[in-house]
Amino acid sequence: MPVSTYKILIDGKWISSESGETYSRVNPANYSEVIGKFQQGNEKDVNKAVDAAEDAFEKWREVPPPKRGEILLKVAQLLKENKEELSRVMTREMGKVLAETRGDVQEAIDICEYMAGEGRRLFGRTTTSELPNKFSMTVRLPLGPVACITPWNFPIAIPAWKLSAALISGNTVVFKPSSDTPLCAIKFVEILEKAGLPKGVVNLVTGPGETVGTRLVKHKKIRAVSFTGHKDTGTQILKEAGIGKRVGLELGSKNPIIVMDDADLRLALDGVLWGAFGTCGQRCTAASRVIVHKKVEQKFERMLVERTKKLRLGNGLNPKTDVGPLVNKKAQEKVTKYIEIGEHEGAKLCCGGKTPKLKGWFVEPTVFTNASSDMKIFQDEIFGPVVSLTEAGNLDEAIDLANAVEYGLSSSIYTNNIQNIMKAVKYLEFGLTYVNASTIGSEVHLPFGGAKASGNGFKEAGWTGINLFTEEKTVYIDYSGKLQRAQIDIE
Ligand code: UN1
Repeated sequence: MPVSTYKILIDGKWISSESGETYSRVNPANYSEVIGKFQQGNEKDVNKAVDAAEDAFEKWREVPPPKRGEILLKVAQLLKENKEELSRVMTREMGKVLAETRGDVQEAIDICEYMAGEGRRLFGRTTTSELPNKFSMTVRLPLGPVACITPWNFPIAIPAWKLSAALISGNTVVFKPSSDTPLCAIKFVEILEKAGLPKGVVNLVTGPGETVGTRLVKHKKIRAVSFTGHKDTGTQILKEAGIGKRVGLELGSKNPIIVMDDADLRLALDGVLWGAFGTCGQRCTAASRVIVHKKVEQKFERMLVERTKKLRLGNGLNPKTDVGPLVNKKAQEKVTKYIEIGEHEGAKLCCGGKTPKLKGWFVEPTVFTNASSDMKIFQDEIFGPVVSLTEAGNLDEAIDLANAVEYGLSSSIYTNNIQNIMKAVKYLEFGLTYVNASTIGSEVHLPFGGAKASGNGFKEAGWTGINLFTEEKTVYIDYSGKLQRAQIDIE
């Protein structure tokens, strides 16, 4: 099959990069299959894209929010019509199994519908004044051109979270997707165009983070950056963005599932398998630590190893596949290295750990036991199909272990005891806590985001999703007709 060359979108035109260069992306389940050639964007492309976004902002900010919402509803409609095709493109491009890529597109549909409704809310507040004949309120205003820098593990859902919130609020966007999933980004942007988004409101620049991402983050006209990805990149973005620019970060994590002695172990087992090996462990919300009550540890370990060994690795387009490949060679090397580290640190490798001789970047689902909190496999985000078990004597110890990492995105507890549940809700230092459910599975109408090193306080989705992208301006209207001084003329 001939390989297509794709372009970038600036001011409503699909064009080549100023660099004159392209790069190829291959299918991670079969690296002899080339997905396409993509533009190797550079600083000049970013400058043009930001200028286009700045120009388009003048008109877009004047469009009434419910009208902006109508376009998002149309986007949702088009995503529905193209769901199957988009899911297949996604599986070929980044590897996760078809059931999950369908879920990814569904999440994009859901958030577009939700944010369309936000067009009729965008709530500010009214309140009282300490002075007579004075009215006080807040109103939400857009910021201007914003940057959305997105990862490859949810290559349509996460761009949809960010772009729908930015757009409904009246901002214009420069979108820089992960270099591993440019085609999903292009397909999504084509849908935005088809839905009637005016030119320049969303501009897409593919290319490396070091050039495209850095230029965007440093650009003076960019008013906010929304980034999902690695903690080190997030830290660098915070430094580079400097003052005068909002930065919203969704970073990594090391998410625990606590399994108590009274838990329904079969339910917990399903949750651990789904949390640890769904998306081949490549989620910020993946379960990579299981903290098990000592009374049930041995039994649970046996159950987990038995089921893990049965998981089938393969191409995600094959309906028999349970676990797809890792996203690229670097990821495969990183995961393999962590498996070696785990063995070296003295954890017990119970199953998996090998890289099968296939033409894709696979690693077998891997289970370690006897992981202690000082080990790297307990502390570091591996982003692969590796889970480790740690024993705890009681709930307090389990919660301390769960919290003994720098991250804090998602957590889970399996128990039927209400005291255990409420304690976990109160003391687990994570942005999300699931009870009798795995660490993954957030819904778009609730806030999503992490505590500690998993983020910097801005939450995506839900009613919080617009906070990064709106200025909540405080307005005082004095209709007394005289000078009234707050804190002074209060008698
Ligand atoms: C991510 O892993 O980057 O709850 C996002 C979930 C998904 C979102 C995950 N809805 O796992």
